[in-house]
Amino acid sequence: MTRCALVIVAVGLTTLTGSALAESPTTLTAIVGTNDGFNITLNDAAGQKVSRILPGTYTVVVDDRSRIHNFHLASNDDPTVDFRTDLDFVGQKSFTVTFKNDNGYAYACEPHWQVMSGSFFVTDAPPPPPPPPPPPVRTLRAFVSGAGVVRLSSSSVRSGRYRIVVNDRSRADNFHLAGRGVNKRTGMRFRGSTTWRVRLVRGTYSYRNDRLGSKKRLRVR
Ligand SMILES: [Cu+2]
Repeated sequence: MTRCALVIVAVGLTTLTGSALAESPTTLTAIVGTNDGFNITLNDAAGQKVSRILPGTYTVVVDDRSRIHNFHLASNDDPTVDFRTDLDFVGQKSFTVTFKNDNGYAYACEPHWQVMSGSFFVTDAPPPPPPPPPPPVRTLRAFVSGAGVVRLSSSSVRSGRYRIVVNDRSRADNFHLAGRGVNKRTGMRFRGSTTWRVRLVRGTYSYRNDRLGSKKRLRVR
């Protein structure tokens, strides 16, 4: 009987500790009026500006550093949250509040709300995924020697977007790249450097000096 009671007490303690931990409010820190300046911040425990947080109970620790500024936090969506420090109060004050899902909240210094304010949104929705990175633009280099020999920096590449930097050293020859969606050439008389932007798709492209005619292959995989 005694042993049985002990076990029940132990289980009860464990449950209490567990739930107390789970419900301990997250702390947010507000700072207003450092050096009597027109500044106001509300940051999370990691020091990041609060812009989107999970619903739940939070303790907002307000560090009001100025007699000419105050901190007021309220919501048009949720009338249950509305707290402030007095204008002439200087020091720290903590407020424990529950932010509700899908509600917006705003904070401001009341006399100077036009220049000292901020807001955040409370939601349990997962954050939107970051936009996919743009596909990379790779570079290929093309050369035409003074004698008209053409070269390309690669003979086999992946499909995708390319910047082709052509360095044509000959006044009598050109560089000509042809294949699906691409038919580009430098002028025979042209000498110098030029850049083409092309999209290469799977298949075989050819390049040549049109005066000499012999083709070389660029494989796109
Ligand atoms: Cu102010």
